[in-house]
Amino acid sequence: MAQVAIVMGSDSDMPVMRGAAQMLDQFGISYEMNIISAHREPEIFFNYAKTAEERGVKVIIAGAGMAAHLPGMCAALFPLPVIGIPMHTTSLGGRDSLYSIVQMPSGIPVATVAIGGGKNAGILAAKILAVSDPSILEKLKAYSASMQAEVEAKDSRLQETGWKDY
Ligand code: RP5
Repeated sequence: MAQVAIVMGSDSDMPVMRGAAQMLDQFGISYEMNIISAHREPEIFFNYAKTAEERGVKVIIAGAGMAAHLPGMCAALFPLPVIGIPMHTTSLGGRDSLYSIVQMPSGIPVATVAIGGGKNAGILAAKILAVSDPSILEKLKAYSASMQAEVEAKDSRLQETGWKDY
């Protein structure tokens, strides 16, 4: 049974969505992944989002681009948290996707990450699950510690070599 559902409107979203999956893999969190379009196959989408809770899903990560309905419609049909990932677009640089996802009307929130923020979406889903799962919380703390160690190592190298040879 998957704890997280990752869904994207098109396979063109995969380069971003794989970042979310990689983070869930890193934290040992189970997930399902689907390509489902809210506007190209509305009946299939409705069934997918409507049955997510009974499939055992606790968080949905939904990525979409342009007039990005998918995350908002997930939030309308699924009673637990939805994280939205706006895709970069060639015409409007992803602002179209960002505004479509972040500007949800009152009552139907979508936790929106940055344009192309697949990795952060995976981490945020892990943080939501960590509220009731101490083992995920410990993995998140270890991940934070490893990031700190990486920055410290970079600074040590800078202090040793100087900026000219960095
Ligand atoms: C959205 O339209 C998808 O999420 C994708 O980001 C965008 C373009 O889709 P394709 O034309 O690449 O299939 O539904």
